[in-house]
Amino acid sequence: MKVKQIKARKILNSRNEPTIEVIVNKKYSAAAPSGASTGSTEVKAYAKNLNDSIDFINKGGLVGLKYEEFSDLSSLHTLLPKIGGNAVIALQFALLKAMSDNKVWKFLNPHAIKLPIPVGNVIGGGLHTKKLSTDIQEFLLIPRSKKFSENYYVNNYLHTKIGKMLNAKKMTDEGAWIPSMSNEEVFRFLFNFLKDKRNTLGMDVEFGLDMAATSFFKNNHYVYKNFSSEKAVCKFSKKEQIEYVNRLIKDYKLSYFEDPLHENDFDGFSKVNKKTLVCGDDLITTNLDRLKEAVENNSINCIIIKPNQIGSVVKTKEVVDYAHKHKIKTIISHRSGETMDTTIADLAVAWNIPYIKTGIYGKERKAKLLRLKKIEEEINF
Ligand code: 2PG
Ligand code: MG
Repeated sequence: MKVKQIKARKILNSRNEPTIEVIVNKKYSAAAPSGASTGSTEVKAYAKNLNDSIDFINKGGLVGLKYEEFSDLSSLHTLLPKIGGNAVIALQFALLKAMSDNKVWKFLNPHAIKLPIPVGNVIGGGLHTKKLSTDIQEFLLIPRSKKFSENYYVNNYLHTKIGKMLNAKKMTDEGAWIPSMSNEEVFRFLFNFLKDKRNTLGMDVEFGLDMAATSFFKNNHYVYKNFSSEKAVCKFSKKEQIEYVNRLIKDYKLSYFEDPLHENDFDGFSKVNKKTLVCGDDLITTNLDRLKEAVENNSINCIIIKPNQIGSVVKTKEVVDYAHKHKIKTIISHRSGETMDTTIADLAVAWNIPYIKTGIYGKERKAKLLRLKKIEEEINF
């Protein structure tokens, strides 16, 4: 594929913040998302600023170049210090779409047959809302049907049903309900609600969470503001936090626990009960060196994959491969500020990634889920 024309421009993401879109050969466009609870070891989204990165791409340095294979995209790594991670990702995604004529998953892996399980954010708080909500950023539904379309359907159904039951009116950045409840009340509610299969269309639906614990780690303590109905404020040392996390896993049979501790606490993560998926997001930031450290310390058995955290789709693939080789489960993820781009859905299928976190509600989240529904149809055709 030869680049004949390339154009970068500013668009707005789901939070109405400006982000970058890149269009290759007039037809193939891609955009980058942005986080709110970003890990401190993520690459910079833009080297100087968004406009500067856009100007750099529009100067046309890439016109005339040929991109034939996935590995050709690694030549763009030299641009990272000049334009930043979000710009490189939008560029690489657009080139990938152009190379594959928008059939990214098939281009990367024509033999792919497995669809990821959609992990859906249903109740939330933390840094994803300015309103008073739970300290915990995301309560996540994990449906267990073998069929993607059934999982998609049940997550939607439960999102609506739970919203009505809680009488919730407002949502977080990612379309999760903001309840008038404490953390403990939400745990109890979801545990009891999902236990009864009459509530879940007869399906097995488990739940887990993204605690995003760095967001409430202050002066060496985990400071909760909405802990339980009896005790709103609660302060835990590292040891107490680990005990609390392990108690939650046991009491509520959590099958997934993201960022239970501070983003540099590899040792603390290693003490969390690995009967559940103990997942590193801010801990690893899709960085191979940090993943290696986590594997050595037995810190995690699951990793969040966000291409713009490391600013390269090729390096992202290396992280996925290393994780799978070391029996670490992968979960590819949206960001809280999203666009209509669906490349992560294709990457999930092509790279055999077992889970995808996309949210449930909102057109940017739906776009990725509907892309997966379409891929499911293509695979089964
Ligand atoms: C997370 C994400 C997405 P953000 O913490 O996992 O849910 O949030 O994009 O704000 O980092
Ligand atoms: Mg997270």
